[in-house]
Amino acid sequence: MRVPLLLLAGMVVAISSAQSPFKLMGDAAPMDGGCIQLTPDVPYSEGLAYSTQKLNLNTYFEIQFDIYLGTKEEGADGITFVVHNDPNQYQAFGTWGECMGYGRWSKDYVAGNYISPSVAVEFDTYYNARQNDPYCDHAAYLENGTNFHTQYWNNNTDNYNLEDGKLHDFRFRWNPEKQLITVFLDGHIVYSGKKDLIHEVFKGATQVIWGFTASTGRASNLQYFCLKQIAVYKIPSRAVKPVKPAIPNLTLQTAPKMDHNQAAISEVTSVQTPRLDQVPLLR
Ligand SMILES: [Ca+2]
Ligand SMILES: [Ca+2]
Repeated sequence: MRVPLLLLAGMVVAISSAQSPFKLMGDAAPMDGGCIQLTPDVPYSEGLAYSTQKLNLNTYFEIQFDIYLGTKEEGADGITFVVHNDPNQYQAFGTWGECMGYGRWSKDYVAGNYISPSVAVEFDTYYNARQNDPYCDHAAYLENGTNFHTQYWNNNTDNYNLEDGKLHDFRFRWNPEKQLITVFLDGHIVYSGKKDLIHEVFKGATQVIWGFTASTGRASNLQYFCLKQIAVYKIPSRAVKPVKPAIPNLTLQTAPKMDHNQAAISEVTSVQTPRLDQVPLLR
């Protein structure tokens, strides 16, 4: 769905992805049409894309993308949208498979790779008991590199499916005055919650990195996103015209293939995490 933004806002201060291309890691790669692949439809893939333009949590912003989660209902694993201030900054990444390149195998297992401090929204297409997933595809709010969640959204549909070969309209809205996060998928509010992000999550930091992560495991799907609009406002006071969608002609090179461990997942402590940090960042 291509619904124009209608924001309560004042002055647009930063827009245009042309000013903020993405840094890609792992299997992330530019696609035709200005979209960015996160994972190809192959097992044990992981890809991340971070905007080079940080967000200021003191401003109201709304980010709108299309996300694509594949065509195979039995595929995996999903995409997360992440906002973070991990010490590794643009080289931060999480674990593969069910962790979607964002989190870690279990909330108590802190030895693996995960992105923290952070908040994220997952669009999860594969059931994993360890993460407390429902059997159907779902969206869920996550924090600090933990995929485990106790609440989720599935449109009250037990067979809710996101792997339908269609683009899904995703929006992430931050209202600093109300300290309110609102996340939309295809026009539905899939999460809404109050949080003092600056102090409760980011320890006083106001400039944060944002982007997408995704991975596959034994099962896979092509997964990608397409930027539609980014709007950042200083003064939330009145309605303004929506910003123009903008996507650059990315000239990024294809990211090198990651050296994934092809072994099946066994015990948490025996998992070899792919070394994304050994993959050079593309600029
Ligand atoms: Ca599904
Ligand atoms: Ca899952």
